[in-house]
Amino acid sequence: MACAAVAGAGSMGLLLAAKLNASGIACELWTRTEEQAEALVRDGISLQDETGEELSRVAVRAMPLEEAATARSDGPKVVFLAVKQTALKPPLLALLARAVPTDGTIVALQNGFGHLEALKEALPETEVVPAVTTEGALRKSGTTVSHTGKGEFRVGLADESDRRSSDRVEAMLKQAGFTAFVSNEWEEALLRKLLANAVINPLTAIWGARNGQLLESERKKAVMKALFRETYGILRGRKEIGEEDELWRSVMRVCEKTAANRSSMLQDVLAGRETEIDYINGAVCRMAEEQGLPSPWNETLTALVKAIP
Ligand code: KPL
Repeated sequence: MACAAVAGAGSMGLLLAAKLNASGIACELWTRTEEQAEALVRDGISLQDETGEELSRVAVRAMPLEEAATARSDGPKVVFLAVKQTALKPPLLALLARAVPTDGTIVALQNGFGHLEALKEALPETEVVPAVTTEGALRKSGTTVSHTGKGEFRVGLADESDRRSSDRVEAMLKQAGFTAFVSNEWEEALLRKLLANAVINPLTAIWGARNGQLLESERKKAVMKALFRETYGILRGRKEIGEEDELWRSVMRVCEKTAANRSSMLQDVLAGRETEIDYINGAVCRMAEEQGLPSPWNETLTALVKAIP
């Protein structure tokens, strides 16, 4: 009987399912399509290092989310939610509500802001543990994932007075070989990640540039810096997230370390998919409004990304 599940078989979902199963934690993988589930059951997950060398091939119990949602009284108690914010809409939320037992815990791994509210509304009974990760993963096919960069998981608390579920999630992630810790500062970590995403994602999407190309021209860097400064001011008004100079250096380090990658937003644009702009720069605009601050850069970039054909 699986004690955990991963919902979403993109890069982070495949990485989590491979490493959890390889460490002996029985973990189901819930996919969007029947075809991907069949391929995963047949071939397992090929887990590769950053050079593309196969580290292991891991057998996995995979099924479409629809199947996981068909009345099971004994569903997995910990569900890592590794779908994009754009997927967190009524059809998927309704399936999740059926697939996750009411005494289960959802570990929400989304980028940006808005997902926790959407989950609370759709699954009011279910405990949601927020988590932020800086692990790097690249999905190469429906059954192959490359672990492109070692990061960490910060696991938040569903309830300030009760660490049990968060401790359990931390223990699972550690057993799977990740660096993970329960942290009261998960919101700061989420805001710092939002800052990097709000600067890198829309600009790479509009310019069709890989992450490293943002640093290759002084003009691009000047635009990046202006967007960074506006966003930093808005996020900082919400919470103390660190020194401006240090965070600017860290955004540039992300571009350097992921220089050859296409940001998730650029990948969405190239594939003709809906982007997460509303939950990233759109969320920054909403935070600015709450504080009575202007957000011309974030508003313009949100509109520009939405207007990409
Ligand atoms: O998280 C990312 C994304 O692409 O969404 C960054 C940090 C920009 C790395 O590509």
